Amino acid sequence: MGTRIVLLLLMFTTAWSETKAAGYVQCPQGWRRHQDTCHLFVTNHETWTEHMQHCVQLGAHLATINDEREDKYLEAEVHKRNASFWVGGTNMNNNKTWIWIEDNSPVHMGPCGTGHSYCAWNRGVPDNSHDNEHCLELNLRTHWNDNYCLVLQGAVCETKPKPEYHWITVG
Ligand SMILES: [Ca+2]
Ligand SMILES: [Ca+2]
Repeated sequence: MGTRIVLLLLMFTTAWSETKAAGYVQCPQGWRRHQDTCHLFVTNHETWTEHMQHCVQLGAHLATINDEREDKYLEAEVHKRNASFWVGGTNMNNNKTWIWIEDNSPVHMGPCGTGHSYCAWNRGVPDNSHDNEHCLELNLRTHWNDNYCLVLQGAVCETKPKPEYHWITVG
């Protein structure tokens, strides 16, 4: 009788702990949590492609800007750092269709603020200046801008928070 009650109590405690733990997620060390996403501002000055590869090596990807909240957050972070940063949009493959490198989904080309997908292209861009701008940067002054992919600057990597489990020993 006494043993059975203790066992039930242990089972209840375990179930409760696991339910609670399931809601806990965390970003890798040094990354910043924003809503359901982790971002890393990489300050090494490299080309868009180099950053793209380094994000993948970290189990991440160059940032996809999914909505206005993420965009405003990243814009504020860019201003804090007083520099422009590469993010994950490009049309370097065929020089036409802009995609997010995370999943090859299309970048909304505007008019921004319409349709299901988000965008915040600055007025008049992408302008493909000198027929040579195929990568998306968060420009310190003009925000979304297509720029020359070999420009050396920082970048924003992105990944999902990972569940954090607290194992408890029973018995
Ligand atoms: Ca995102
Ligand atoms: Ca441009």
